Amino acid sequence: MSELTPQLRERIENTIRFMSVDAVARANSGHVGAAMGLARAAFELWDAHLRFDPNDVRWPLRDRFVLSNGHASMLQYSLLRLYGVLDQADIESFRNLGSRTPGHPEYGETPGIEVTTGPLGQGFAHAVGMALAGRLARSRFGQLGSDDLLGPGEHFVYGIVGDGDLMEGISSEAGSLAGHLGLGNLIFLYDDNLVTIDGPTSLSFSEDVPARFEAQRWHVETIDGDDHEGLAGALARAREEAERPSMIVTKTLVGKGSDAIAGQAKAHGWSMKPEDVRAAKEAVGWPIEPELHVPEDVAVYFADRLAQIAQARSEADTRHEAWRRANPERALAWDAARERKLPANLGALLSEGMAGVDNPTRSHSATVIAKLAEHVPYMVGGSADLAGSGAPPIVKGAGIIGPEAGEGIDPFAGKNIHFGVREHAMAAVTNGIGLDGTFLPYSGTFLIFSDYMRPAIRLAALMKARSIFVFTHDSIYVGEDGPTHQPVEQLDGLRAIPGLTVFRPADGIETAMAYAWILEKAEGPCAFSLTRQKVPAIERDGAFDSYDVWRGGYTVSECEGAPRVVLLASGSELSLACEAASTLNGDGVPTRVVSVPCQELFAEQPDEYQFGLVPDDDTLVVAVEAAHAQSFRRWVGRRGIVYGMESFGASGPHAEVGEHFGFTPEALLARIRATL
Ligand SMILES: Cc1ncc(C[n+]2csc(CCOP(=O)(O)OP(=O)(O)O)c2C)c(N)n1
Repeated sequence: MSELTPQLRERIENTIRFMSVDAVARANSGHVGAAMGLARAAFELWDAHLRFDPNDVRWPLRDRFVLSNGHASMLQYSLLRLYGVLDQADIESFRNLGSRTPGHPEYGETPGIEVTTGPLGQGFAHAVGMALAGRLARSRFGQLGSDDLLGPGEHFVYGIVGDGDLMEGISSEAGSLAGHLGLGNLIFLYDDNLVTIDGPTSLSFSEDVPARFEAQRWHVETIDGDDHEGLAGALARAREEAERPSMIVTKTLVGKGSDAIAGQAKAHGWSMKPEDVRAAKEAVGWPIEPELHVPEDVAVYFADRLAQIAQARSEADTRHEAWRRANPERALAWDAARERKLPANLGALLSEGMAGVDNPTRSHSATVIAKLAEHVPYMVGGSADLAGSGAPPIVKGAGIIGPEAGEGIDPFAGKNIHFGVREHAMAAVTNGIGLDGTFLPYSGTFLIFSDYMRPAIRLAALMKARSIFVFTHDSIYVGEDGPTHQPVEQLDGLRAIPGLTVFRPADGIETAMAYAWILEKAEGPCAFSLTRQKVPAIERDGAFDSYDVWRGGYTVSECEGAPRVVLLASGSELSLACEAASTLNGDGVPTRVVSVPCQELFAEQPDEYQFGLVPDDDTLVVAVEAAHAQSFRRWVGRRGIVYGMESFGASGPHAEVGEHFGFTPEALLARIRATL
């Protein structure tokens, strides 16, 4: 077994530094500064503290590691290379098309990457979600107070944040929530290197970061990033802190190891000249060639470590098996959650009692969520202070997560998360909960505030995270609150995110079947657009099968003979379309109504199906949606009509606002007749 002498430690750190330098030089792009400055702290963390298994990177009981300053991706890739998760070819192809080492860490692209980072602040907030999931898992399934048994949720979530992360607003929201919830399993290192891209942090960042985190109820320590023993002590104390997250302020030197860039903003990007690289390597006796060099003694050290880790893993497995034997029911429930087991008849179960009920679709959603709480026990979620508006609601009897759970009640035993008015962090935390792998998360607010969540929703789509975003108050029909609260462009904005499936159901059946699809079929995030106002239950042709909703578009009412007009509508405008169609049919203008609760699913249907519903001839196609709605163009064509919103809304009683913007059968009919 090779001994980790100070000399060997330094050689390992230099391996990380020069692997980062060489990889960035080869790619002619990337960031070296933070990777060089953090080499010592990151190696100490991975070597002596992080519980993980390079041969099984998805091991559910592993500690998580999140590099929130994702621009320092080469730091993580170098470590993954040394532990044998990545190979030399991966590092050689850093930032190349199709490689497993993209510019910023991407979940699903690189083994060992827990979350996509790069947009600053996101990794930190996602890590808060992972830590919350860990606490929820420990509370529900774990085994406390026994060293012989290893159950779920006994791991830690470690991470690194930089100045940029902490400047971003989302880190304040997420840090505040983590402190409030008392996530003692969350431990971050703050790479306090006094530099961002434009120059010293003094240009724009002068707050007292330790005081900020202390005020947010974190345990805070400050250490020298060169002092690995100091870091080890701080990490040990952080793990002891059961009820507060920890921030270890780590003083580092950006670009450490190269006099040409050390301590300077130009340690960002790629500014080292070949002679700078040569000088840096020569200064520590590093071979100039080959690039991406891993010295023999370093390789031997990691081979030894892998053997030790395999031994530790097998001991952990023994303790985990003992937990399974001692807790067979919990083990089954935990497995069922991780396998996303569902009742066989979910569609029927959720649709039961939903037909013929006039209600706002947010209320239909609330009914479904209450059913899901019973039948899909691994769902957890909440809203950004709008639970009372059903956005989404509190599940009654399921307990509140956090210090307000109640006297003597485990704060993590509940299912309802009060995210507070922190939409951006809410979306990231939602993703983080799901990424942990045990719970299926949902969260929501008014549709207008999805704008506050968009960067994290986009990441959910990029990662194919199965987050469910429940947005209500989805149009000008919000009424009196006025244009600041009336979404117009948000719905199409969400539809424009690749991989996000957006449902705008028209009534109870569509709402229930949308949830059923999301649970049974979704492979990525989904969003709901739900009404505040009551909408009538839709009367459909006899041929209707509730699974038609899963086609994203289906005929609600057929006309006699070939249609002269086809009306497409979603959500609250479907009943309006039905009314207009009935007048047109009465006037001898054959009109078909097609409900489109989900454009993404409709667009995936075979051409014959789509053309069968929406002919590509001189039939007049009209899409009706109280929103921007131009996403319907692909079915409407240039000669058809997108009957949507072309301005902001207005404040007033919702029926009057609807009328003002032409969402009445009369106004719609006038427009159609004029066009015909
Ligand atoms: C949301 C967001 N804004 C801007 C950027 C571009 N960017 C990448 S790194 C960086 C500076 C980060 O500074 P710091 O966190 O101190 O990193 P370090 O200097 O330690 O490498 C910026 C602005 C980004 N990645 N994400």
